Amino acid sequence: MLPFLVRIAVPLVVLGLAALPSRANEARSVRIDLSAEKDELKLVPGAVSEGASAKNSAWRKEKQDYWITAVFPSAADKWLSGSITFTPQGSGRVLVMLKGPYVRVSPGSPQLRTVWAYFDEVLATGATVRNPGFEELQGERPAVWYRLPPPAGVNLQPETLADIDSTQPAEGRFSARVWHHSGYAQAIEVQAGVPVTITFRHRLHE
Ligand SMILES: [Ca+2]
Repeated sequence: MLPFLVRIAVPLVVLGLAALPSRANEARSVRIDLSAEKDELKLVPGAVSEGASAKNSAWRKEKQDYWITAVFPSAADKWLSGSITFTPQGSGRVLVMLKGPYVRVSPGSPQLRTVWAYFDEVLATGATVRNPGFEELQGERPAVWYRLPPPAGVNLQPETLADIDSTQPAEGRFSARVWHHSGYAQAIEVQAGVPVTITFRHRLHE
């Protein structure tokens, strides 16, 4: 009898304590993905700011060592500071992707809710982030940064695309407005074994 109960109870505990709270937290978070899949550089996650998590991305399967997903607890209409350190195991380029939280429209729905996340002052030590405060424009777009394409099969209206925003920047005139399906990215140059720390300001708006 007891082994049977244990077999039932353990998965429930795992589900209850691990999966559900992390999902709940992720709804109030901003996200940074780091990818060196193109240059096949292994990325080792290091320290993150308080409350954040960073790990190699199991969903990338055999490429997971080249990719880090980091989630940072955020707050609506209040700028917070975040940071992540990682160490590349080779020299080359790492794509820094600024994204919003993964929030379904309703439980079980394949559609995601447009939860805007704002980034500003994206700086690095051990590497260089260009146009870190989104102040330099090319036309109406931030220089250097480019929009990540939405996932296959997702069509976005113009008003739901990542963009610069001038309503409440952390510094200067602009910040970047992104969400899970429309982020901004740029590639940074890294050196083998040299830790890179990215610091940034972030907030949410719903
Ligand atoms: Ca700025």
